[in-house]
Amino acid sequence: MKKMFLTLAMIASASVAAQNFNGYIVKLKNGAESLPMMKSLGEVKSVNTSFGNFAVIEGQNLDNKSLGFLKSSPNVEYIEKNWIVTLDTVVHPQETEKSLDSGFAKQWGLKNTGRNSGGWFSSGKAGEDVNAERAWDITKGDKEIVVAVIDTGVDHTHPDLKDNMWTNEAELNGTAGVDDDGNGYVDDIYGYDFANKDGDPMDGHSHGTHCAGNIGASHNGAGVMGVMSDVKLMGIKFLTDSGSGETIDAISSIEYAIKNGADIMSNSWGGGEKSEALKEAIIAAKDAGILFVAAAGNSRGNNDRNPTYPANYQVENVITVGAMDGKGKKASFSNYGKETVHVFAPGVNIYSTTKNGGYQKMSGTSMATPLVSGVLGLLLANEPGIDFAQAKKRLMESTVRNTTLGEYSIEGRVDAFRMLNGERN
Ligand SMILES: [Ca+2]
Ligand SMILES: [Ca+2]
Ligand SMILES: [Ca+2]
Repeated sequence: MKKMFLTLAMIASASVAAQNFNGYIVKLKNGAESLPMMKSLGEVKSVNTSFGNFAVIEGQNLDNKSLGFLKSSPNVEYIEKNWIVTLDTVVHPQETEKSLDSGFAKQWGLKNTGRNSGGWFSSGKAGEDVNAERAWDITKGDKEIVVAVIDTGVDHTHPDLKDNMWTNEAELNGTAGVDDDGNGYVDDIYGYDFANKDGDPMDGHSHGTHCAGNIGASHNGAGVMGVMSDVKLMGIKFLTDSGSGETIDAISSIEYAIKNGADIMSNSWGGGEKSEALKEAIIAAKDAGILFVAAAGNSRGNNDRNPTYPANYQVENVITVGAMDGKGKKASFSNYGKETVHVFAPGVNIYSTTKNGGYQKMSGTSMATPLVSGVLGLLLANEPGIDFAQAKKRLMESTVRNTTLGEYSIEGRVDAFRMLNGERN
């Protein structure tokens, strides 16, 4: 079992290292929306955002002459590769379960009994969790809080998620094929699908649905429980059903979440090289007061030395999350960084919702990330009006610095109860 798991983890990290790209992102300036010269270089699509106009030239390679020609245009600010990014997860080789009884007993990330968090030949350690149950005595969330799950989409018909979905009422009660609320997106009832450019962010993969359940599966006596019982989950799909996507579509996803009122963005993906355009999108989210929670990555690496993106963008609203196991130790696959990984949270054998109404265990910094998004959501619910910088500070200063995680992150293990109580480490 362990051997199989490690093999899968290495495959996951190898796919990140492949670093391919699909064409180029051109940041335009002087109000330009396109350049006539681009048409001769490939298919061009325009992406106009609140933080600038971009053109994407599709295709794999431009020669230096063409790149130089573009760069020399007075209307071009910069050109960069449109990196392909992937999931930060390891899917366990098991069948999807249909769970009718309470799966909470399996959710060691929320409540670690020491018996529900071990491996086949070892036990876990009681209390090494995000301390959700005690936090729920203070708050279980609020429907005013919007958490955008930027991922492979969300199964918004899932019985454990449907009551906590963000819904665009004008589109829900509107006309198919018409942008009823005039937000620029047609039929975006539960979010948007930037992978397929349509209004239905249905998840054909399961990863985004798993993340969504960690944040906000209903406390309804069936299935699993999210960190938040009450929340609005905005489904934003830019990763395809095979689990990869383009940087330009991540940028559009962030733009959508800003425009439509997200409080927190949960990002369980990464890869490619540094993108100025993606960083600008994250800065625009910061300027809108939105927290950007990002997975540290699963390639066992030190992010201080080998930056991974978007985790390593040095923008004040970014919170980078590593994964810990049921003993409270760094998960073998998790990236780390004494200077660049802010906190750790449970990320091994995490039980949550999957597509088609199912439930499954998955591992990765992908799973630790939405748990932290949910914990932050509790704080925003309990202290309306708290700004992103204060929220980040409260999350970080209340962590538990157990012996090993302190070596691997700026802080330690996230603790929702301590955070809500205003405790400091
Ligand atoms: Ca719309
Ligand atoms: Ca419509
Ligand atoms: Ca439930």
